[in-house]
Amino acid sequence: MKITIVGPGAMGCLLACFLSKSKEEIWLLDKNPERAQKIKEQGLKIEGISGSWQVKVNIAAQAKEIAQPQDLVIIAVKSYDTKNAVKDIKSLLSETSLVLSLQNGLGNIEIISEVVGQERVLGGITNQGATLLGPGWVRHAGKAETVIGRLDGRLPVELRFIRELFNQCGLETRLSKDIKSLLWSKLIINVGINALTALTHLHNGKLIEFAGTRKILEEAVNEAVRVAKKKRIKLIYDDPLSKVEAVCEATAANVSSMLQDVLRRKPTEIDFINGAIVRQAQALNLPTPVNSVLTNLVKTIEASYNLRVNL
Ligand code: KPL
Repeated sequence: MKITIVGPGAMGCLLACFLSKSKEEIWLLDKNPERAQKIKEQGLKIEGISGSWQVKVNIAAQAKEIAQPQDLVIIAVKSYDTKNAVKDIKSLLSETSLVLSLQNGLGNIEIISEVVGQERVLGGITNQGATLLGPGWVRHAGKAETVIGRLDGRLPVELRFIRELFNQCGLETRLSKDIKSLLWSKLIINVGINALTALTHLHNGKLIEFAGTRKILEEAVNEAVRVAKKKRIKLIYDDPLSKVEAVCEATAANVSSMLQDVLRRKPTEIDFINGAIVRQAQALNLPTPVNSVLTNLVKTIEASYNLRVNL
């Protein structure tokens, strides 16, 4: 199987490290040529809860360097880069290639489907905690399952093959027939954790240790759950709030992806997470004051990195 992972961020590098344990041909696509060259020379480095190892990886800065059609392309870029990433990989797709989104937030599957057609798209979630420490250097900070599925709910042989491959490489993975429910269930977790960690600069685990953040987390999650209910989306957890708290504990030492973005003064995925809840709620006439405040605060931070006050 030929697999290309698009995006050398924390998740892209983590996936490339694990999938490189297989005998399949794995490529990493990094649109930044200098960084791609560095990763080519140094390889990928992983440390943390699954041990430390280094691995050489095939890496390209442009799809044309990979040349051959890929069986699977995994999109691991930030949600705001999805559109460009999918346009870039068009030359890597044959009629049978599949494109798997392993990203946070709502809307990625729809963006990918517009470009490659819905029948080729796989959606997925992963609660793995990963922190990028440098180019191609990742800390594995929390182990959790990955779940993937198709939009039409079918579980064909290719999907089962991908599940086996991920599991053999040490990425605990299962399949789901209801990808929408899955994406919303992951969204609820990101709604509770990402913006709050980005605003407070706390590790995930600390959010539930302080009464203030615990309360805001609870309200943000409850608002999102009400939107999901009104849309008749069945969440995979009976008690979503307890699940978010459990993820805070399971990934206690993790720096959430949104906090990593803020610390690097980069754009965040706020519009695809809390912002998506606010937009969906507006269409349903539901109030989401807490998600609205979280969205506006994170957007203000994003827009004002060069105005930060230092004493
Ligand atoms: O998905 C995550 C993220 O940081 O984006 C969680 C699960 C919250 C782990 O940090």
